[in-house]
Amino acid sequence: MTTDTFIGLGSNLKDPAAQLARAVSGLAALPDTVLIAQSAFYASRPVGPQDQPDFVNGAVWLRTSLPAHQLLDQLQAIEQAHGRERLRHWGPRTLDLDILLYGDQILDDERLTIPHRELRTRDFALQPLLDLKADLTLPDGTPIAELRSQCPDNGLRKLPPADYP
Ligand code: A4P
Ligand code: MG
Repeated sequence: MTTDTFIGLGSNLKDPAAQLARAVSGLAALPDTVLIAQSAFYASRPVGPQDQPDFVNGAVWLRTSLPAHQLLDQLQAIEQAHGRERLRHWGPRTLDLDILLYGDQILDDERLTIPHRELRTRDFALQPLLDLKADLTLPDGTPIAELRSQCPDNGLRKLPPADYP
């Protein structure tokens, strides 16, 4: 059985767009997983501490037979391979990979909250999801497009393709 899952990517250190492009290659190479599509990349102001560089964000659509927790293990391995350090909550990072949606599953345990707990309020996560699938919904049926139209503005700017490899 496969599940369609949507992964949010973010970086604000060490050439963020290149970090994201490399992460997409890593995600496409995951076992038992197929990359269906990747969104454009967007620049945005940091949410949380303001004394850090702007972020670059994007999302990918994967079809996987990995269970959610095994997928998280794989994402964390990719983060580590990018030299990820956890210095500060919501602080700067070379690569952050979040499971935004995993099929229509709702999960909340010590390792995983799905849908991602901040998804509803983050334009830099919602807009890439809309790029991938305009009629995407939360498990409760709420359209992602509706959340996008209501969420705060983080100065989202679509990067031209030349800005990422
Ligand atoms: N975890 C729980 N649910 C999930 C999930 N759905 N996907 C747990 C992935 N991980 C999930 O994450 C801490 C723990 O969350 C993991 O060990 C996992 O078990 P972390 O990335 O190590 O720690 P963190 O940075 O303290 O928190 P978190 O939640 O990743 O931060 P966020 O919410 O991702 O926020 N501004 C802009 N413009 N763009 C950004 O991308 N990102 C952040 C980080 C802040 N401001 C930003 C951006
Ligand atoms: Mg994270």
